[in-house]
Amino acid sequence: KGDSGLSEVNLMKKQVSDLEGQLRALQASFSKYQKVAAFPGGRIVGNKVFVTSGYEGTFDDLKQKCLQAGGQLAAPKNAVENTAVQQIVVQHNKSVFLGVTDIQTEGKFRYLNGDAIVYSNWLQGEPNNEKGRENCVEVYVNGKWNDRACGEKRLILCEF
Ligand code: 291
Ligand code: CA
Repeated sequence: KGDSGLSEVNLMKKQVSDLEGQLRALQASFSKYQKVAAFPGGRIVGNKVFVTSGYEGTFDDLKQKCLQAGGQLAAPKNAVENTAVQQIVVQHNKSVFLGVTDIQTEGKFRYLNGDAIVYSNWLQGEPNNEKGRENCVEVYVNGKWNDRACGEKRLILCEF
């Protein structure tokens, strides 16, 4: 029949409008939980959430804890993300270790997935691999990066 096509269109219109309502509700709920996830000291930058638990430990320890939580050590990939990391360092007045090392090849800094870094914010004179022992990267309160011994203890900062 000519009619059955029309009612099928009307049924789909209703389904689309129902989905639009459900999507709006989901967006509102997601927006709320993003804020929950970032409270009290986290930072949301685009799709990334930076969050610390306040825990301090060595690089291996911090890396494992972020992975265990379903995230990874923070690795800012642009100036906006680095500023978000810096704000958390300032809040706690404690440096963090990034998910960036030159463990694989001295002097070649990489993310933990092995990719070469696309952004850095080294303090002048860094990285200097002081005493040949610095393969990890800490962020100072001024947002600048310094390579540092991975066995030092720093504030945990994960990204999700
Ligand atoms: C100096 C600079 C840095 C270096 C740091 C560590 C300190 O900054 O040479 O490039 O990473 O020393 O070597 O390590 C210890 N154990 O003191 C000093 C600023 C705090
Ligand atoms: Ca250094």
